[in-house]
Amino acid sequence: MKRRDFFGGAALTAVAAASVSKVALAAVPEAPSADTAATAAPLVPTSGRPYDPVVTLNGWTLPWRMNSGVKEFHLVAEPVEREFAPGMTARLWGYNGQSPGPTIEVVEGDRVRIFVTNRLPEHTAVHWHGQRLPNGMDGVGGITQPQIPPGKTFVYEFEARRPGTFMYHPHADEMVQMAMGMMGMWITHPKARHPLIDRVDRDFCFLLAGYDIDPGSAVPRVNTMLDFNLWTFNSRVFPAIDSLNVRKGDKVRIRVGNLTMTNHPIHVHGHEFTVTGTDGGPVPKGARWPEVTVDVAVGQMRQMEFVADEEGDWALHCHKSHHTMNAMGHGVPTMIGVDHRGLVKKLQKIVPEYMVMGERGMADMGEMEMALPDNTLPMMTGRGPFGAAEMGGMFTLLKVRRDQKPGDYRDPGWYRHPQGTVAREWTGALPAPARSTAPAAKEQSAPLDVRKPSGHGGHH
Ligand SMILES: [Cu+2]
Repeated sequence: MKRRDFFGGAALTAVAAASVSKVALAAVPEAPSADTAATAAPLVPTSGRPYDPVVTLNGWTLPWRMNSGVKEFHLVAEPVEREFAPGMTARLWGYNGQSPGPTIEVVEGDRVRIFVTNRLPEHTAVHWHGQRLPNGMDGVGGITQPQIPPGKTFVYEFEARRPGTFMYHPHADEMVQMAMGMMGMWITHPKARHPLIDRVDRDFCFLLAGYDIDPGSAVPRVNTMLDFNLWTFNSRVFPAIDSLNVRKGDKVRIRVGNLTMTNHPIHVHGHEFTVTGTDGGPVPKGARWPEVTVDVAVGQMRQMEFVADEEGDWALHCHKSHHTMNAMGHGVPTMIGVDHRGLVKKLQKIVPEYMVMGERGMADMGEMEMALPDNTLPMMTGRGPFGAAEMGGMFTLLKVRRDQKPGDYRDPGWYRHPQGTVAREWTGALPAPARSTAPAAKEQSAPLDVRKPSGHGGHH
């Protein structure tokens, strides 16, 4: 597929110009394709109703064309290669060159026509999660429409009736197709000022996706139900998930959807937020409360909003600790406190590069340079200005800077902490440890009078 530079807006203008000819109007719109996992700049609308575009973390928005007042998109379901992080590329199924597929952005009241071409080896169908639409446009293969056979193009058409945060995914061979990465975000912007939808300075979105990819391989095991080993924001893992870069004082919205097989408590450091919307629509103001973690259950979308008024590099991550590490973190025996010393010399005679792991906890593994199979990421990785970050998976940073320019989404680098504001080693005197002199609880209480049930023939 041809690489098209649609990020600058120039290609988009060309699409609009091409649509003037009658031949082009009759034809299916072209399907732009992305060949990187880079975060694209927001796609400022050049046709249709105006709106404030979102930024898809390590993703992009699908350009469209207007055709007699209808917004036309073209999705191509196809095998893709997705770089999870430098050093590890997965062979997935996705849309338009990437997994997740591109974000679709429309405006409340838009008439939307979506062409879906199937280049997979099996049939598919696309469900528009959360939309109000005619039943026959709901995309449940076999129930509301025939499956889209390989090589065929189907067309969906409906009005985007409610503003909010939605997603799309197959409703055909779902277990396989979602495990292979088929999913995308859908944002419907309000058509005018909305009492429950505030304008924000930065609006980010991403999907939670889980994969089970054996170390050394590239294709997910599609039958896994629980034991996934790669937890991703938009099919990227730390340290390769882009940071969310904002200007101090910005009002920020983060929209998250979950298409994994478990829930993810998404936690933001340094700020409290409110959940302003779900895939059910905007949350009434009286029903909002402050949080620093929101659980995003399977099949749910959550919109968090806050004012980024604290400068720094703030962690933003799933709070399940197994979800902030990469493959190989599971099923390893706990070796804390086990003295390997005698054993290591013997083992090194047979395996000269044998190393002790986990004797003092597993933090050593964040520092170690272990030989790994090809196409495999370290379990705990990434470096910050103070050393190893010992993370992986669903972890990134919210970078708040006073001097970040409006509209500039570039990574400002590491935060420069003001003098005296970083936790540091205490080098003064330490008091001798004081032991409690209170009697132990056991000595205080009366001995327990244990009565065993009688009459059942047990030996007492
Ligand atoms: Cu999680």
